[in-house]
This record gives sequence, structure tokens and C-alpha cells, in this order.
Amino acid sequence: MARLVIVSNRVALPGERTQRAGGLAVALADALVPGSLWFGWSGQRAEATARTANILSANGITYATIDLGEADYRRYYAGFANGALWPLLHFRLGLMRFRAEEYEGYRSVNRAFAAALAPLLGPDDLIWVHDYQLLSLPAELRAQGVNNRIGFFLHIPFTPPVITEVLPRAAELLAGLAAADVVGFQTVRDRDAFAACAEALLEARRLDTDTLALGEHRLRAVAVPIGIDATGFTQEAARAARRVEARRLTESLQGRALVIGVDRLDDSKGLPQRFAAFARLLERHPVHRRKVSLLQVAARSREDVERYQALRRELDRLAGDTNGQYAEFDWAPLRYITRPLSRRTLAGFFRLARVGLVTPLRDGMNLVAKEYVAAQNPADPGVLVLSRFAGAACELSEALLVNPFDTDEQTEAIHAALEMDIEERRARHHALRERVFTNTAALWCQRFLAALAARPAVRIECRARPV
Ligand code: ADQ
Repeated sequence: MARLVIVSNRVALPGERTQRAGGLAVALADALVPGSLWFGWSGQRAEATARTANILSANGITYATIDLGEADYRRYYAGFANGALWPLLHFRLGLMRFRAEEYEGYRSVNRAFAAALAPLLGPDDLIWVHDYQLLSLPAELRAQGVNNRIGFFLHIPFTPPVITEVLPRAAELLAGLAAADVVGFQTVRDRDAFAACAEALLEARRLDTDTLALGEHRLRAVAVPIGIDATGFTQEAARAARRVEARRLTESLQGRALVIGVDRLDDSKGLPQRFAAFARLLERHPVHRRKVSLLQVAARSREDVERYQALRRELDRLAGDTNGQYAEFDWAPLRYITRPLSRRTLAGFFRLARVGLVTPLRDGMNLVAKEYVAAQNPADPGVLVLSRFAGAACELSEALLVNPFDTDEQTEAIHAALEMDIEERRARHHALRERVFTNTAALWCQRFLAALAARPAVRIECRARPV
């Protein structure tokens, strides 16, 4: 069997779990079998970007990492990836900041990844590249003479041509990605947006639903939604709900209903809008005063990106306003935590929560929505309020779907969730649970790797357009 080589911005080294890389490690658990190689950034910043990888083996898996030079890191990660691409691909043109030198830094880190990875590859390895930090990597690997099959999965949304073309050098960037054999997206909507961009910006021809022709090159673009380890998460939640953290939370609630939100502190997650909707709930529906608490866990992320510091200040203010206006000496309506909590603790909290709020302005998938569903007790489940603009909404249509920009709609959905009778809660949860248990992380891996392996055995020799 071919060896699988995973490439991502961050590698979750054994014993070290960053939030993002840790999430990927969980999703890839079924694919990362002994014999696999995981390549990426070590998380260390050095004076200059390393040319060769550090190799470490554990449990039969090889981890190969490179350190990034401080200047490269800034231009690539805080600069182009999170200053330009992230807002663009989340439809936030107003937040996008394009700087040519950051784009060049991004390209040069992608080139450095390719140069350090190429010598580690065998001829039959299947390469699976992850996410928006590495859009140019397929072309950079081809430039290193790598003819292996290359798959790429984008975890975040993709934008239609009218938005994508606003990014300077968009065609060049897309051509880099199009040098892969298979590109995977979270939803049909993202896959179609990509195909439309390839047609508009690269003069690709769409041969059928998931095949594009770029000259002689055939590129498959597939929609493969990511999932979770539903069985594992359900068991974890049931156990965690009996642990000390969950017991302390229950005690502190004193019989009040818990509404929960769990996100990275990120401007795609719709947190100011969520806080506003919750404040309006208390204003419009006084019946919930003293009866409900919102626990928002918003783990700090990307703190070296300026926007994130401003968001944090805004949330501090909004939380203070709501508590200042409605809190009583023995009740705080909004509990807001910016420290990360462990997966286990969160699983238990999800199970206790009568309502789960997952209201991003735009999200590739949003695994919190699926985790919340998996964590519920089927006999007495909570209600998921979900943004229509999360990829998860394509599958989880029995949630209460909202437009997060519409404060009133979000407020009324939280109200309806809190008032919903047990029969309706069970019926909705039954349908959602079915979906979460069908489209699991394991199935996601299988489906993507099947698409990658299904490419014709002899890849048509080609180079993407010069980049
Ligand atoms: P993220 O934007 O990081 O990922 P998401 O899918 O919501 O988002 O969460 C990933 C994991 O992080 C989940 O397991 C979740 O429980 C955990 N997590 C989130 N907030 C946390 C917190 N405050 N404390 C501790 N853990 C927390 C990107 C895309 C998503 C896509 C994923 C996977 O933006 O749309 O679902 O990749 O493809």
C-alpha cells in the first residue's frame, strides 16, 4: 500500500497538542497509521527558515518539521495567510489586507516546505496537503520534480469569482493549487465556487461535476465534508458530565438553563453578533432573566494578528455591558472565558447545555456543531442554534438555522430553543445525530483518500502555468 504523507502548516508532535494541529490529529486519526509521514512547521521560530527537516518517530509515525525564520513567519502566517487569505475566503473583503511582500513571504515559505519535503518522498507516496496556508505547495512540489499524486483539502470556505478576483495575484495562487490531482472542499457550494474561479481565472473547462481540464491536466474537485469521531465524543461527554468540572458548573447554575458557545476567538465566528442577540433576549424576553446563563468559551488564537486584539477588546466591552446591565448579586447572565478548556471538559459542558450556539458569519464546516450534537443525551437533548453560513448547516438542517447578521432572528431562535418541548427536541436531535454518526472523521479520510487513489495510475505529466 502507498505511504500517506500529510502536510499541514503545524504538525502535532507526540505529546504536544496545539488547538489547530490537535484538531487535525483527531480528524486524521484513522489515516495516520504506522508508516505514515507528517510534515510541517515545528512551531519554532528561528533566525532563518530551515532548509532541512528535523525527523522524529513515535508509534511508527514519522514527524518531519522545519523551523521558520522570524521574518518569513510574519509575512507568511500573520501576514498573507491570516491578514489576506483568511478574511477573503470568509467573505470579509473589508478586513482583507494585501501586501506584496507578505505574499512573497507566503510563496517563499511554500517553496521552503517543498524543498525540505521533496528529498523525504518515495515514488509511490500519496501526498495530502492541508489548508489555506499551503495553497501554492502543489505547484512548488511539481517544481521540485515531484510527480506523486497530490491531494489538497481546504478546511475553510471558498469564494465565488467576484470575490476571489479582488485578491491581487489570485490567478497565480489558484494555478499553484491546480497543480494538485485532487482538491477537496467542505461543501458542494465551496467546490462549485472553486470550479467557477478556475473557469474564470485559469480558463479551465469543467468536464463534469467534479472534473476540470486545465490544458492536458485533469483536476478533480470534490466535496467531502469533514466529521468527528462521533462514538468517541459521545462516550467522552457522558463520562465527562460526571466529572468534577461538570459538577461544579451544574452547582454554579443553581437550576438555571445553560446556553453554551465554544469557539476560537476569531472574527469569523460571529461572537459580537452572538453577544448582541443574547443581550436582546434578556431585554425582549424578561422571562429568561435569572433563569439562563450563557457560557462563552472563546480560546485566544493568532494573537500576533492585530485584528484579533481589537476583537478581544470589543468582546470584553460587550460582555461587560451585558453583565453591567442585567447581572444581579447572585446571577451573571454572561460568563466569558478566553482560556482554552480541555476537549474532555468541553464535552461534558456540551452535554449539560440546553442550547448550543454555533453562529459563525462564515465557516468551512464548524466541528463544534457536530460535537454539540454528539454530546447530547438522546433522552433529554439540548437544541442546536446554527448559522446558515457554516458548512455544517448543509448537513444539520434540523438545527434552528439562523442568519447571524440578523440579531432579531438569532434572539428568537435562542428563545424558541429554550422553550422547545421534549418531543420536538428529541425528534430534531434524532435526525441530527444520524447525520453526525454517518459522516464521521473516518469516513471523511476514506472518501478523500479514495478520490486521490482513484486518479489514473499514470498521471498526465504537466506543469501548472508558470507561477
Ligand atoms: P476552526 O476554525 O479552528 O477550524 P472548528 O471546526 O469550530 O474551527 O473547531 C475545531 C476544533 O477546535 C473542534 O474540535 C473544537 O472543539 C475545538 N475548539 C474550538 N474552540 C475551542 C475552545 N474555545 N477551546 C477548546 N477547543 C476548541 C477550521 C475551519 C472549520 C472546520 C475545521 C475542520 O475554520 O470550519 O470545521 O477547520 O475542518
